[in-house]
Amino acid sequence: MSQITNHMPTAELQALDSAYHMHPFTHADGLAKKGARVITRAKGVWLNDSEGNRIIDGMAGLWCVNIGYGREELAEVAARQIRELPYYNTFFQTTHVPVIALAAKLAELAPGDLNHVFFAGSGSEANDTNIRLVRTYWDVKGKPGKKIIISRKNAYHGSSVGSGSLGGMSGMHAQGGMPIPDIHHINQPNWWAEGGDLSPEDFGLARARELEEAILTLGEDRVAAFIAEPVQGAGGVIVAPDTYWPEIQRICDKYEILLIADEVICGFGRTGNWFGSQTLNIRPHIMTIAKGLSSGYQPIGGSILCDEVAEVIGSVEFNHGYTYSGHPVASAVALENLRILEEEKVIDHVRDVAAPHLQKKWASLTEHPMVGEAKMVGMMGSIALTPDKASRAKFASEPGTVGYICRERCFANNLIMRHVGDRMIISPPLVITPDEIDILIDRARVALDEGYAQVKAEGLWKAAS
Ligand code: PXG
Repeated sequence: MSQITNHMPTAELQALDSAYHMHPFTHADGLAKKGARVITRAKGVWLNDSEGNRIIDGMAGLWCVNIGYGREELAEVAARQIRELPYYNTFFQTTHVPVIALAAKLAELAPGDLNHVFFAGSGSEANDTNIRLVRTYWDVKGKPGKKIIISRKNAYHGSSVGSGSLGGMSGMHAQGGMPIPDIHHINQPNWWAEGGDLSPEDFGLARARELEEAILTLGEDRVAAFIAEPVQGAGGVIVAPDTYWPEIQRICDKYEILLIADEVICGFGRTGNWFGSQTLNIRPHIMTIAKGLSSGYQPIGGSILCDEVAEVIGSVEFNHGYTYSGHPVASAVALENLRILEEEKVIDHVRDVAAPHLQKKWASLTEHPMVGEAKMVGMMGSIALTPDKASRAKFASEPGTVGYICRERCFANNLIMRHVGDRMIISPPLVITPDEIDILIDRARVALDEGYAQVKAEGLWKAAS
């Protein structure tokens, strides 16, 4: 086969792509007809595609490119590390400098006594690690009955069998024999969609108390842990009412269960602090990390354990690990990414400049006739699309129909803004400037106008009864 380059005609690249490449979460036949968008290069918050478009990336790739694209320093570090030690494992009583340095840095950055890192190649792998960690923890403590992990519907914790089971995505559970046993899902704190006549505050309390009810029903002696994203990301950037997390923390403190905060999206500055747990005042025993850890420049994830959990696990041989646990190149790149986040005060930029500006502009989208609530924590936001704001009505059409139309209008306007059902979501690189935020919002507004016109023209402007 001749060399495949960025300079080939898009149609040829698309044909090869659909012939040989299977995409995640994709209906392949549908994509083959349409052809995938071919991204060729990127710098800052801007993507280029094979058709010469310059696209503003409102999703930081897949919630991960926190420092933006094209940072030479990371390329340099990767090249240097590949020359010096491209690979060695961390099994069999060996270690290397990049993994030591990264683990020590993470222990310094993570709150409280979260001081011990078990590395993985991704967030999914890290959450699989967590399933085995918490069950082993209770075994070692002489409570082998504590096996059940409580999670939430519409949570996303990964796509492997274990992490997909922790997640609460019904479409995923329908394929391939998930969930595995001893995972229990409670309802999510999504007031807009499920709050009914309750105030957000009462609804938040009610949903948090489902955790207590589940612990009491299942039996405290059978529950090992509760896992949750501080702010649900892939589920549609669902921000819990203010009453939710304090009540969850109270329940976790009262009963003997471990709290796992899945920080894969919320970590590394996304919410305006290093970790979402700090923003929401949560004290987890274990944090899952990935994505922003390396700003997506290398695949790496991990679990950060508090002293006590690490001590208990450390008292036995934990028969678990991945070939790429603590990969030297990924570790070195992650460490350089953390250096940039810290030295360039990227999180201060989020807190003081980018997030306040973005939040103001984002909130103004509620003036649009189709936009109900606009939510945002730090640099992750969502808007709910609705045919009737007052009643928070859903559309009569299949969920996601209107959202998909709007997402297509975003693409057509060179903006990456995603839809989850009939919510639109953004999570731009943290280094985005106020001027770039203005461009993002201007394009979002145009896309919403065009989407609204199309929804009306197609007779979809109808509330579900
Ligand atoms: N936990 C959370 C909270 C995530 O968002 C994972 C774990 C799994 O990480 P890996 O690295 O195994 O993908 C994620 C990943 C989407 C989307 O459509 C979100 C994710 C992955 C793919 C798609 O928003 N999040």
